[in-house]
Amino acid sequence: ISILMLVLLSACSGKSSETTGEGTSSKEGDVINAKIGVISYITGPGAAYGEAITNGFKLAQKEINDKGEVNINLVIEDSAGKQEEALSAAQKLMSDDSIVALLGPTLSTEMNVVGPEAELNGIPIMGTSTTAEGIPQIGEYVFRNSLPEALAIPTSIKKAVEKNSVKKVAILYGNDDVFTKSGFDTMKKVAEDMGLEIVTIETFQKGQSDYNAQLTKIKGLEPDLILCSALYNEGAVIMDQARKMGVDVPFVGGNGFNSPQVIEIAGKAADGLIVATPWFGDKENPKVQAFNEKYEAEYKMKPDQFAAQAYDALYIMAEALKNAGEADRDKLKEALLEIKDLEGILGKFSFDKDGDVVMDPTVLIIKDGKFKVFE
Ligand code: 1QQ
Repeated sequence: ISILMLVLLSACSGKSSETTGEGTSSKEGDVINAKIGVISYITGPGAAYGEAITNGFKLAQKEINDKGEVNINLVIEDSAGKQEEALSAAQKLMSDDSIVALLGPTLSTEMNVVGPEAELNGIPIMGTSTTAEGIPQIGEYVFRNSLPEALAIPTSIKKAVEKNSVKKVAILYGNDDVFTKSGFDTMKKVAEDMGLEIVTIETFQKGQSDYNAQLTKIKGLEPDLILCSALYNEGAVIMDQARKMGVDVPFVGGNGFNSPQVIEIAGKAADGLIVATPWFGDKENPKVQAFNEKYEAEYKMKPDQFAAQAYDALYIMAEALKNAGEADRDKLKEALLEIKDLEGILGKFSFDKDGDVVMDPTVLIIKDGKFKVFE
């Protein structure tokens, strides 16, 4: 009976988590052992974000652990891109006292509920892909190393306008997601500040598959440029349907479009998409090239921005752990704030006083099915 009970209990205990690396949070000899919880979007329609992110973490983990100063053990939980699942994953991880910090969750929508809980529990949390306004301001323990939309979008819109003599823009955004709404706020403000005429503002919801009504209206108003705040799934379908209707003006997209999935899903229809990102994989920087090679060898695909940000994030954690001298939540939080000019594959990294990031993005455009520098 007892064996049967055990089998039943383990079958009922919900989603399993993945653990990689050895040891718990402690210091043995000169090595700092640290257990870090990861909350990632690894199943569902946006799973390619979480897949790239967890790959980036695992690659950095291997390199860091090989160096022998810090030994990181990652406990990875899936949130499926949902607030409730992200929150319960976070609660499970936080209740383990041997976990010193959290990485993730993937979406700002998720961070909006997980961040305050981490703050309450006094555990450092760092988003590697959360770009909405106000994330690090949730509290002292909340950080991110991802370039905020408020910095990326003005750069991409300015470049698009300069290159295409734009006067009229249409805006299309998801109104049920923290990140897509925040991106919209920035797009609207930038367009107004630049004196562009906003011909219409259209909305959609997650999982929507038919954008005929919105696109027909936009087409009739003949904008020179479409500003679109979406995650890759909805974004790619919107571009595909727009091109099929004969809407061939360029699009400016936010961070959600910085995934090769856009090209995978939309094919040729993705041409003309303009984005800003701190990551450009074809850079002739030896650190970037070494990362590309190692990533491709390990995962049989090219890394994207999300993999790169995750990779750098784990190095930031490792550096802060070294400086903290032990795997302690409060000491780690202080040490994170002290990170200065840490050289990563995205350039030199420092947090500002809020635990937010300041970086210069590169503007890219998709041409012939490839992201290229937009010059
Ligand atoms: C956010 C984002 C998404 C595109 C992450 C995958 O930037 O939710 O903030």
